[in-house]
Amino acid sequence: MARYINIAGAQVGAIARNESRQSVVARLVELMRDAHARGAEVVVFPELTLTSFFPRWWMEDEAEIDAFFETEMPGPATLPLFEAAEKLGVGFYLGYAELTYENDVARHYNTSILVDGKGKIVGKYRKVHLPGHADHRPQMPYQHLEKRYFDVGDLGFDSWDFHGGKFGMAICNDRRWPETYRVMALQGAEVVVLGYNTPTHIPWEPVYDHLSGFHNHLSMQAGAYQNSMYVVGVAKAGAEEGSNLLAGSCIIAPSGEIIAMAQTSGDEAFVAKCDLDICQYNRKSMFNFAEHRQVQHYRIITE
Ligand code: CDT
Repeated sequence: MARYINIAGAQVGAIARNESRQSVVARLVELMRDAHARGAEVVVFPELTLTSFFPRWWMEDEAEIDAFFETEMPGPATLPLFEAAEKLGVGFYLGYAELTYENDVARHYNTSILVDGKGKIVGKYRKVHLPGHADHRPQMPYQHLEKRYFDVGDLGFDSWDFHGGKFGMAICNDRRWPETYRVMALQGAEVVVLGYNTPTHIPWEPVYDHLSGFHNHLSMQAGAYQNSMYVVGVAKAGAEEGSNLLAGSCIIAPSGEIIAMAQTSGDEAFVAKCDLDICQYNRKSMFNFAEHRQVQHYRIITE
């Protein structure tokens, strides 16, 4: 018996700096309802879904910065999403900015969670690969200050039993690194879900701007094929506060083929029927890790 699961990508269009959490969450609930109406059991939202992509702005006031972070999940503003998930029996992935205190020290993470169809958080991941810079670049039209605002994730890459499959999580820049997929595949992950905010113009290094869509799909398709897994990559997209964010959200099969893709750069749900047993095809042959990997030749990766 094949193990089918209907997975939806829920791409989110631009969020203005002054848009409230309540308004964003209402958009997410609408996307979840739409995805569910089209048969989705799991819905994947983007990275830092609840606000405008704030790392583009240099800020010094701590209260101003922390206003973009969540101190509880769910909190009063995000609870309607959890309630909708429970009502519909739909699981979801959500990226958000997390503020937590460890031994009274504030920690800021770029975080994602897996929430099951009962509205319960079953997995958490904190972004490992933080792109951009920490220094002030006021001459640029916008900045990318993830290295200033976030701590490097401390949870590593994991894999969870989720809605009948094994799911792993990543966030945005992680998708460009081959190790991301491999360490989750080695833990049995069959589906890697991830959200992204990718400006189509990098002001300090524009040389690859024209290839941003190609590099997005190239990375995820290679990850899917080389690790025999589904990859679901979902954008916050569109013209957002002077920065154009890449769309192209998609679901990729273990063959490396894109099997569903958003057609717009706005709020849009799209669904694919995924046969999780397909992951075993190549894991038993071409990419049989136990049989073919030669780890003694890979030591330079970790040493
Ligand atoms: N959010 C995120 O990780 N975005 C990066 C672009 C960084 S440009 C400095 C990405 O890899 O898409």
